Amino acid sequence: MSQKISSALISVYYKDGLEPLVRLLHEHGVTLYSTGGTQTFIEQLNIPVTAVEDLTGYPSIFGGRVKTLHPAVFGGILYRRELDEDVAQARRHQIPPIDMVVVDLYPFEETVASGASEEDIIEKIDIGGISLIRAAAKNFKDVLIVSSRTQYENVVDLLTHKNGTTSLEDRKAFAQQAFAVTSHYDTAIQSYFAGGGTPQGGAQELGVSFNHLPANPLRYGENPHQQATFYGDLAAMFDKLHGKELSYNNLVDVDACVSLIDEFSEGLPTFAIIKHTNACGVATAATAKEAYLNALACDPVSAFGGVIITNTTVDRETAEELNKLFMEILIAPDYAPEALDLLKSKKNRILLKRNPVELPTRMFKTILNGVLEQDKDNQTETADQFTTVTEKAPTDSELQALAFALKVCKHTKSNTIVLARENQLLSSGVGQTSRVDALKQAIEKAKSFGFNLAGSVMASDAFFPFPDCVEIAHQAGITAVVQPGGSIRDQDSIDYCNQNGLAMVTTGVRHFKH
Ligand code: 93A
Repeated sequence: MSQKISSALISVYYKDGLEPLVRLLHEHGVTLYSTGGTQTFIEQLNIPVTAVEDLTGYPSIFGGRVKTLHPAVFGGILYRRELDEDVAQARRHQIPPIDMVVVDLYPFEETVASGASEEDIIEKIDIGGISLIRAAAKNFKDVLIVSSRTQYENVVDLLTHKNGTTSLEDRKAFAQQAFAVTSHYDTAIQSYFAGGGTPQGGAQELGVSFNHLPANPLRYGENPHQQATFYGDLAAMFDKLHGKELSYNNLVDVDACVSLIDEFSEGLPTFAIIKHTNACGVATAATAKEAYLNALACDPVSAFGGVIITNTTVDRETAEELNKLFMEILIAPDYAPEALDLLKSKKNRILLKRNPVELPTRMFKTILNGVLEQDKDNQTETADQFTTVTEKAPTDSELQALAFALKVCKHTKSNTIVLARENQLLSSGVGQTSRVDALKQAIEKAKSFGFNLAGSVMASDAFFPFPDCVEIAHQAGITAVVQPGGSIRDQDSIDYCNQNGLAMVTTGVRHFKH
């Protein structure tokens, strides 16, 4: 049910970013209650605010340890508006309703990371704030909970868009985030008491803080004995339309899917199927159904339990085909209503609708006693940027296949060789210690799924130091090759191609992925 907010309790540690929300609430005639420092901040904006002490009739005591912990506050949040008895009790005890709670907790993890004394750290265990969050989230039927300063902008957008009201669905979504915040907060405290710093101790030892990002505690990490958290705004990136919580490995695969499909953001419908971050099927076609079936044909064995992404709306015909496969996750920019109904029929399948969100351009990896940081590999060479180095130039169809193969190659673990034809991945050799092994694996795999490689093309993530790869490729029927070039022995491979009628193009850009 859509509900207007009449009153809000605001108690936040960091005040930055709060002003637009306070102003908006004031414009909508919302009565504001607040605690000491937050009250001073709001008063400085010339906006009327009632001290929480005036609500409780009690001062803040014990150095602020007890300031909001009072029945007038918690009653106003927790009483059930639809129960006559609760409403009557609230009236009897003169408890006004609190329809919205905004909290930014004491920065516990930050205090631990700063190397503060135990006394200071203990003082930063928020008791009142976390209780306010839990109470408001529990009563999401009537109350909107904003549980972190990272949510101010979202809530301003929501209230502006909906003229100061929220739906039950909105409030429940914020409640879910609230419990993610409280569970993360308590896990950090538990971890400190266990002597382990905080769960992000490693990052904080390195001076990295994720406090500005919403924390999503995960059930476990890559394996069940590993503790894990995802820092980021998943709700902004995806609408989860169906299925269970995303796991650590799911998130890693979803990331791989998104990076790959963004190579195909323009043009015809494309489907990609990912297993353990590598593509085991990619195809582009005139219709979504055809693209999916061609992607699946690449390796229907690996596709079982895979993560699938498309750049197009999933229609009913495609959903009927997808429904036959056991998959972990499907990601699409949209779904036709009948397609969604059908796909929801399997309980554990996760269905995500991807929203257009700008992604970071840098990436990090912890290694040794530090962190590696680099640009993402956001560069892809198109056919018009290829340099033909052989006597024979690729045909238009080969050129298209080479450009397609290179896109997939970029997103496959090194060393890799990708075999493709126009608009369809045929196979790949993945993560091998030698390029020759990668090629042999790719050839064998393609044949095992019934592909004839005559006239197909090959892409290599790095250059060929020896002519062995082009020799093996030629014997398998491959007719065109794309590779970065730059080996001192480039000419050996080029000579072999010239003698045997293969076309080769170079890009000048290596695409290792480790
Ligand atoms: O010490 S507390 O756990 N006791 C409380 O009753 C209480 N109520 C809110 N800390 C409490 N808070 C926290 O105070 C909030 O979570 C927020 O971080 C902070 C805001 O205080 P102020 O408005 O005085 O700056």
